[in-house]
Amino acid sequence: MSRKLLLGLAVMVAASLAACTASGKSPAKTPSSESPAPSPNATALRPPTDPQVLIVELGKQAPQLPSKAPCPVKGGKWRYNGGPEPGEGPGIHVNINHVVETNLDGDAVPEIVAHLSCIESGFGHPFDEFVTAFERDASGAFTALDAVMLVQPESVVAVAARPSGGVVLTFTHDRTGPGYDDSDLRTQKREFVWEAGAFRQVTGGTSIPLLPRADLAMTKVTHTRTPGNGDNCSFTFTVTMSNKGPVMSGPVLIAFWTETTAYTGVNQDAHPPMAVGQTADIQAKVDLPCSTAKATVFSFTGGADPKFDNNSKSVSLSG
Ligand SMILES: [Ca+2]
Ligand SMILES: [Ca+2]
Repeated sequence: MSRKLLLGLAVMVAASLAACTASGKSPAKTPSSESPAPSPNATALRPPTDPQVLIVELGKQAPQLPSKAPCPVKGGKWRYNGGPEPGEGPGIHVNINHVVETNLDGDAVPEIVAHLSCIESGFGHPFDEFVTAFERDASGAFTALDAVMLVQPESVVAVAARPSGGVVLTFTHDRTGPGYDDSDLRTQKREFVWEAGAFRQVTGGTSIPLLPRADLAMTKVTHTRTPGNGDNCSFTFTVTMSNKGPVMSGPVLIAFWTETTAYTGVNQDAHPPMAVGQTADIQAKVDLPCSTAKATVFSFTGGADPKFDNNSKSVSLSG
């Protein structure tokens, strides 16, 4: 079963359920006391440049990235198509997600803080996100400062100037768990100053706390079959489910995957939410070709399930 298919089903299921839980992961940064702030007047020498203008200018110049940047193209030039979408053509592209002009070091010249990601052409999903800073000289030429803040496993969704110098980053967690929906999306603002050539966090949390979530566990599957019309048989599955999480689940859906039929049965009526510690036998019926040798039975509920490898079982249908 590919991850793409799993996620595709997760989106389908999430759309049909009312979800209310979330996931999050923790970077290993620790905020500490604030350093002396740069002069707030430094950024007021002239109006800040519009971020969209900066994105275009930065993309056109494609300055060399810091040696610490995670892109496989590190040390070389970017390839960039001038917009926030993934670059065109083969290879690795540096994508400019967010850019802001802010003063990092308290002198009279603002710097540029950019949230970038490396994207493999045709793949479309950023696989390395990072934040770095650039200087810009009087001619407008960008030069990367040798500092990189890695973002994973979280993601940055907004970058803003910190009024007293530095930058405010808005983080969100990586929404990749099966069963997530938009209600899982939460954010956290963190402020950073520039100190000794590096970003240093001064306010905000260090992680987006996990919300308690139900953990569906499939412990047993039995089935019966009756002949149907033509080559199809009607299968009735009895799926023993438990909720091993600390909160009640949402409605539970059962779906089936076979060698010839992907995710059948997913649109059947949801089964009632399961209380903490509850175990229940769920009946699920599906018509499959009588020759089907085996099926994988999946269970889903609203909100991300923090432990997904116990949500399914493979069963033999032969005999
Ligand atoms: Ca400056
Ligand atoms: Ca589970």
